[in-house]
Amino acid sequence: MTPQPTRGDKFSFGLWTIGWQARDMFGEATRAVLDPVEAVERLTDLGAYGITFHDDDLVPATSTPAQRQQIIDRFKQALADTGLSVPMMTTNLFSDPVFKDGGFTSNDRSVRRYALRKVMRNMDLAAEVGAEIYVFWGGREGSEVDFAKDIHAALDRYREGLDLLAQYAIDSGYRLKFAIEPKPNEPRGDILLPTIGHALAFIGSLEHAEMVGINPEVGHEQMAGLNYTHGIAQALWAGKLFHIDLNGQKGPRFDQDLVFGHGDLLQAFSTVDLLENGAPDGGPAYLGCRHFDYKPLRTEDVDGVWESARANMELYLMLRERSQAFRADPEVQQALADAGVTELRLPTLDAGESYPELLADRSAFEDYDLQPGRTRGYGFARVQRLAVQHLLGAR
Ligand SMILES: [Mn+2]
Repeated sequence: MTPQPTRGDKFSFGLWTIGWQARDMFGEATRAVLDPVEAVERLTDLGAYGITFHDDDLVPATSTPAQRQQIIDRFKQALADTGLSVPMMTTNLFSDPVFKDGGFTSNDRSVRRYALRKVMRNMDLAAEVGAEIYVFWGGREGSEVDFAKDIHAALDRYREGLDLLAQYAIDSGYRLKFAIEPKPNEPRGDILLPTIGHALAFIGSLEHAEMVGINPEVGHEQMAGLNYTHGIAQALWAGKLFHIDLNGQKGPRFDQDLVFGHGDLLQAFSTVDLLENGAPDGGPAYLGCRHFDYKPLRTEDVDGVWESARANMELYLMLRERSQAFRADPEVQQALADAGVTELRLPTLDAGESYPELLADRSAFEDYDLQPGRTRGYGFARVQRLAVQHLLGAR
């Protein structure tokens, strides 16, 4: 019996994920348009907590103001009928050809002004439906030609845009926090703010840095060859993990957006363990939505779409169970202690000690016996073996 998702698990899905028609670089759509109201109803039936969307996912860009209102009203009625939430919203600043050189950082100033207006209009809707997180994925903010993009100026414009939007949220009384989503490339040859680290450094320069965090996606970090669990651990350490995009990716290649865990399963295990057990007290380190940003396989019909939606939540819950068993296992606890995992929490200096005392401590240097440290084994191999045993349910 596999675990069943409930609202309390706080799983959310992008409307663009389950609603993806599977149009790709080489082929036409393989699935019909998914009615957003049907998406709300099916996600409710599956035990999800929320649905998220870009402005254009819900309201086709060609809609008149009257059509737009009608679509929004119908969608809000479905939310009211089901109790499904909209925890996060975001803007499409990438599909329209006008954004071919970016939104906030286009070389064309008029495009930048249009992009800001498009975001503000959608922030109004986000506040109206009660979203608390507003995501910024700048997929078109970047270049293919180094000489054609002044990165210094582009980052100035990026900051100018986010500062203005933060001020708009504050002045409007919106309870929105911003979350920047890094990605190294695709669709642009090189994208600005390509990794978690770049985004965190950029946020420090913003006028309202306290209301801006990040929304890291598993596949995006792995496309850059980086360790996702380490990345979100640093974001948590910085108090900046505002939202999360879970999916799967098989190493550095095109953005696959596989089901969560259907890429690097062992790293998915450490990710769930961190989210669920990574706080200093051993409790959950992250309390926001477990959001899936994936693409149902192009080979699938609509039944396969819902099968894959279920697979995301089920895998997360199975890994959560496995991580709880891992943490509760006395042999694991002993192995972690033997490996020095808990010792790392001890400050390197004693209370009240500073460099004069360290300099005076002959046992730390002059009389320090290097041999034990040189020859000891850390026991990490045992930790990894136990982790895999738990992952595969062998313990
Ligand atoms: Mn992706």
